[in-house]
Amino acid sequence: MTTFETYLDARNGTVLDDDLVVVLRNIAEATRQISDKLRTSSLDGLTGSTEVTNVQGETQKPLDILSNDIMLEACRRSASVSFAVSEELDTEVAIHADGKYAVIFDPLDGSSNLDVNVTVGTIFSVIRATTADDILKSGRGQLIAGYAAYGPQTGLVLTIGQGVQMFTLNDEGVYMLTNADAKIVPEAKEFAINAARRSSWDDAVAAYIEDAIDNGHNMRWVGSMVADTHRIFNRGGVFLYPADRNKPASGGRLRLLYEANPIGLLVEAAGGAAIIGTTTILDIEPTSLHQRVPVIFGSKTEVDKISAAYQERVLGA
Ligand code: P6P
Repeated sequence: MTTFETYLDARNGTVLDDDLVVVLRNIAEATRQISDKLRTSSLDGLTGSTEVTNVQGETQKPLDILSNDIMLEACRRSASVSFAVSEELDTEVAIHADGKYAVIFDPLDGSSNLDVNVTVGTIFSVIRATTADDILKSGRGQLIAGYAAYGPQTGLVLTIGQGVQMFTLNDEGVYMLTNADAKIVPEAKEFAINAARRSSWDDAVAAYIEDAIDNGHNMRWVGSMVADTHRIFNRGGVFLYPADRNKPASGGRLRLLYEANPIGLLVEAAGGAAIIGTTTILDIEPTSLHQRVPVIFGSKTEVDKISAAYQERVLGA
């Protein structure tokens, strides 16, 4: 089987350059370290919460801080990284003055699930950036996007612009290529949404969910986007975290730069679709580092139905 290392080496000089190979090697090593820390967190006193509240207004968990530190160290070990942007940090962090790539990441998404042993993940994106002004760019310009899913297995799902590849961590700590060309099936009868928030859905989402239930679709909601995303990559489906119709200014729950954009690039690279109402996620021009957006992505047939529902209601088509 192909290893992550041989996969990178085979693409160095074409899709990747030496610098990006180093960045990816260091990100992969960071996810291995995070995976190790998660596995024994209850034994190492790394559970519970700290007294610290992050820029999101969320109480940080010890593993949030540790995962963030591990990802920052991966950036520092990569000479070509100019800036790091993290869900856990208020502003971008200058890494190397002569760097040319920014690494944007959510070091541990879904960490509210840690103490109940549910799959969580690290989400990352790599863009060209020599100045801080280069960071707020639409997701279409991402060079690389990926996530690590820390579950019964540790998986790494990646796009470098040639489809989507899936790797699985073996007992020796080596990522092995287990899917060289992952595709999201266009048809699926499974949706992921937090149904407790039904009163906040806009009409298009409410109509889609009602129709899906009437047509026998099943529901799965982990409360950890990486876990729900990984299921969609493996058996299709659609994930929805719509904006709160009662608080439109909030923009939604999920963050554009380090959640919606990398997942959106991966989903489109696997033949799926990722939208915000009538527009695609990847075409949104960011206005701030921690901007929140509504998120709808997954099997193209299902996402197209939701897009059509918005077209009817928003544009009166
Ligand atoms: P809710 C985790 O905090 C997260 O950002 C995503 O990983 C997850 O899909 C969502 O929030 C869960 O939100 O409202 O169900 O708690």
